[in-house]
Amino acid sequence: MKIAIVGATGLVGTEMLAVLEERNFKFDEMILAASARSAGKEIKYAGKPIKVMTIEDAIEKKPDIAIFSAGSGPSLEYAPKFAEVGTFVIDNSSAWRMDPDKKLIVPEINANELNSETRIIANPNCSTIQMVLVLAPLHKKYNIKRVIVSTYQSVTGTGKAAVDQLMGEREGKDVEKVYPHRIDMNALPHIDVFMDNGYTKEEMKMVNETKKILGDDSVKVTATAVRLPVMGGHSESVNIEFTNEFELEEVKNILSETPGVIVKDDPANNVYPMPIDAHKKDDVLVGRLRRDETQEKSLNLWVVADNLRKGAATNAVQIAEYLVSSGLVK
Ligand code: A2P
Ligand code: 11C
Repeated sequence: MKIAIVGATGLVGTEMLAVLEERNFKFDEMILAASARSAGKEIKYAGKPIKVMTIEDAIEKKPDIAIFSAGSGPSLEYAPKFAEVGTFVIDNSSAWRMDPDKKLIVPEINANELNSETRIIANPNCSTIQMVLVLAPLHKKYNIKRVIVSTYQSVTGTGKAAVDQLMGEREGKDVEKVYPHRIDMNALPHIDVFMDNGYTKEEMKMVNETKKILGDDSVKVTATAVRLPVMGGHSESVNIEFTNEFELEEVKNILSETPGVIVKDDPANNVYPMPIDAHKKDDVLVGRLRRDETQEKSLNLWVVADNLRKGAATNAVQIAEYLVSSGLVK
């Protein structure tokens, strides 16, 4: 079994290596690839140095699985080339997610859509994954009509350069800006590019990817995505309107039993999910569960997850684990 990580030097790539090691993922050879700038660099995995190579060299090695997190450009160009040599590609970029021929997978929800024909598998956007993991069991039970979500997103979602901008501004350094404005001591209602409809691409990812993962176009989603000077993970305020009536206790029980979700909801003792608690954890934390008192059959909740973990690396590694455990990769 050969596994390749494409974008191994990046924030998500680094987290992928940590998650593979923590979960003791079994392989015979690990192939690390990044841009030509990084070729020859050494990265340690389980204490042993591995040389980074170019993507072209990685394709020649014909890995069984390649997990990509190098941006949409390299994914569009190289994922089909890996697929041609028989590799299962798990792609963390937005390049293939809405392609009707590609599967968009959150393993706890829809891993069973994968089959031996699948070659390029899309990993959803981080802010979608943490929300949909909570929505899926509630949709099954009560049928969701509409979701209104506002996000509070960590700078790690943008990559290393954004972390450098935040820390540099905090230390009073003259830093290169990846955001159009200062991020420290600020809030930017602007993630990814603006679209013709006035929403950002990040907001539209949450709308479209949620429907695709739930396999239900009737679920209405509207989103406002905001970047904050936060590092541990993304937070989301989610308002959900159901078709069917619900009991709050039953909602808590359903979420407590949902794999990958942890309910942290004890406001009397100041217990609720926060990015500082989600950092480096694989679970999605949910709390502040309460009825929306202005409307029937409606619920408010707060959901937090490490965007580099369940929002990216962990979800991708779980897909790789499924490929192996289901026998699709031998
Ligand atoms: P490199 O470090 O060589 O630039 P981040 O999102 O944290 O900035 O990381 C992006 C990752 O994607 C890095 O590993 C980066 O490699 C890699 N990358 C960026 N552009 C390319 C490209 N054109 N080909 C291959 N890898 C790329
Ligand atoms: C952010 N959600 O926090 C983005 C990062 O489509 O995979 C991930 C972008 C994507 O900026």
